[in-house]
Amino acid sequence: MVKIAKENVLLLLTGELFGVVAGVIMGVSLRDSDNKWSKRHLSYLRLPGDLFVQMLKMLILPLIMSSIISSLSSVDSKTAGKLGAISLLYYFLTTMVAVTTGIILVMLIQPGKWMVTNIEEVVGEANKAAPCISNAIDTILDLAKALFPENLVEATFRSQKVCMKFLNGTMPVDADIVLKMTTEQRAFLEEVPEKITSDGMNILGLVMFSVAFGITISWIGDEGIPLKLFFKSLETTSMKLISLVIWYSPIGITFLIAAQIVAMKDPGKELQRLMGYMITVLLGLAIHGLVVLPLLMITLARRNPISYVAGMAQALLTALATSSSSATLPLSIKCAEENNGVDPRVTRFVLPLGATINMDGTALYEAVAAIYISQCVGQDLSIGQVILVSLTATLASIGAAGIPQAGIVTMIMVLIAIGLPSNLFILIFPVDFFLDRIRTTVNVHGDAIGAAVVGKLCEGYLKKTPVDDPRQATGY
Ligand code: DAS
Repeated sequence: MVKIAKENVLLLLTGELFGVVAGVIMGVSLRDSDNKWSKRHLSYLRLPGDLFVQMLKMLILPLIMSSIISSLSSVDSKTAGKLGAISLLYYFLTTMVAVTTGIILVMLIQPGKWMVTNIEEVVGEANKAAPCISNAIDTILDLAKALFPENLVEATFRSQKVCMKFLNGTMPVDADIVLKMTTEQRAFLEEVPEKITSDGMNILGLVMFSVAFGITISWIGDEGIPLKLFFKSLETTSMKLISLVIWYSPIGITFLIAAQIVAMKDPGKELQRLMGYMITVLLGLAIHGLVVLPLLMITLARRNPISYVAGMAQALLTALATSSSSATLPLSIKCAEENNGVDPRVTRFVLPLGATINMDGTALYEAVAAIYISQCVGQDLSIGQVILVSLTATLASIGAAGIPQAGIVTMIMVLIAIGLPSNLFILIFPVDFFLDRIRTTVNVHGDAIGAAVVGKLCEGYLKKTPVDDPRQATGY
């Protein structure tokens, strides 16, 4: 088992922890009671943090391609198949466990019923939309199309159209609901389409291409050595760039957290209504992140979860600060390899795939949120609808891009599936920015544990496959 060098963890934690603590202090001191900050001034405050996120996003394309292709081209197709099968099985099972945990909690706690719900102050006459199973099928088709984008580079930085379908009229966005939204909520609803397009990031297509390309290189044998060499050095260069970006992370995280605190609107009365909902989501995320995943670590990966999480701390704190699994991915790979000693042939396949399709936190949150909303508007769910929630929440979490608040957008698919008007998601909007951070951290945590579990389960195969360094073959 890899011992994490104490100074390593201290260095990592100091930087990131400093960023979070300094960000909170700066945010609280800058935040004035009546929140006079204009959007423009806020954008100035956010700028150092946005630069940090952009630097990480900039590394996504070269890092994902080079790491997956190097990883899969360096193992035989049998090992690649084993890696893929175990990864997908792990992702599906942990996501279903997360969703089930969320559903049990929200059905037991009933936050939409026992909390004072001043729903009539938010929702007028809410007409029920017809259950749109067909749209769930459209979603699956859209996801399939997202796997094979016509333009790789463009698709990487444009989110799946899946989210867009719900928001630009092709879905029954029930305009006739009298939603007494605040101006900020209406602005959110209006800005989501370009938000998802502008900073959307769909690496699903890029991952699928890289998987196919990497496996094919291993098939063509010596012909593929120049490509192996190229992607190996691209990967090494990308990882080196990450270590440079890390030196900037404390500053970036400070300003990200500070700007969020300054921008935070006082949910006021909404907080009272949403307290039960928040407790349910946070309890579910805690059970999954602090009980289920560590248990998998102990039983399947046979490793101490505490030391492993300490080694991932830098990535987890970055997820908390950025609310983006994709932006955190470069750090997740670096922490899993350098601090926790996971085989790079595993991390560079499992983590990019996980950041794209394995979002345990998001799946749990979407199931809880949809059932909470049905409780608020007095709609009891049949067993069939609860099962539909578990399936569509799993699908929606796969379809969610690894960017801030992507989960609240794809949750609309779950609402539609159980016959609720799609824009009722506004009921949980006031606290979503906070829950987004926590569920993103759980998403990254689930991926990191997955890398250790898959690495352990594939250990035998990987031992038989010596690390294939293309430089040896070419005498570099
Ligand atoms: N913020 C998303 C992520 O990066 C999760 C979500 O929106 O649910 O994982």
